[in-house]
Amino acid sequence: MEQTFLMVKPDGIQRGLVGEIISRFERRGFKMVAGKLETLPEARVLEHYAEHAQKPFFPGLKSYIMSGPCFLMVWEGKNVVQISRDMIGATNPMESAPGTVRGDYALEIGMNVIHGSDSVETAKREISIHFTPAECSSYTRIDEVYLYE
Ligand code: DAT
Ligand code: MG
Repeated sequence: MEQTFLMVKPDGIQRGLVGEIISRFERRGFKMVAGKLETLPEARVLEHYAEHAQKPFFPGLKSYIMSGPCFLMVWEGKNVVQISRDMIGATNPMESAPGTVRGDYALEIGMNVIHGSDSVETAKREISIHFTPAECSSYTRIDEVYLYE
């Protein structure tokens, strides 16, 4: 089954949004298979955001993402990568649709509450940066019989 990497960023932790965000993905039918609260070490920030390392906003992004703990998760389910991106909303919260996480809880691109992998390949890469296989659980959710036909 497809997996994605989601991370509530430090603003989401400080604003008490972790439970609300987890609920959205749980209720949609996705399954959390790993989760941990952690302040990211610099090496992992550089690896995670390698594609942005040369961009002008990167120093600000790095200090923001390391400013406090994040909540890191692996989620599993049918088409979870794309559906999570849709549930998260556009990168700039000014353009995020109402009903999305960013469209409901954020105002600025530099504090947009949550990260989600942008493709299946990216998800694999990001999961392996932040989690060991032993940290990911394999289990059946009891309601899967009413989620998948
Ligand atoms: P996303 O998080 O939607 O995948 P991204 O991968 O393009 O967006 O960028 C990663 C993060 O970097 C994004 O969540 C917020 C920040 N960011 C992106 N573009 C930015 C910009 N022009 N100015 C400031 N921060 C930016
Ligand atoms: Mg991205």
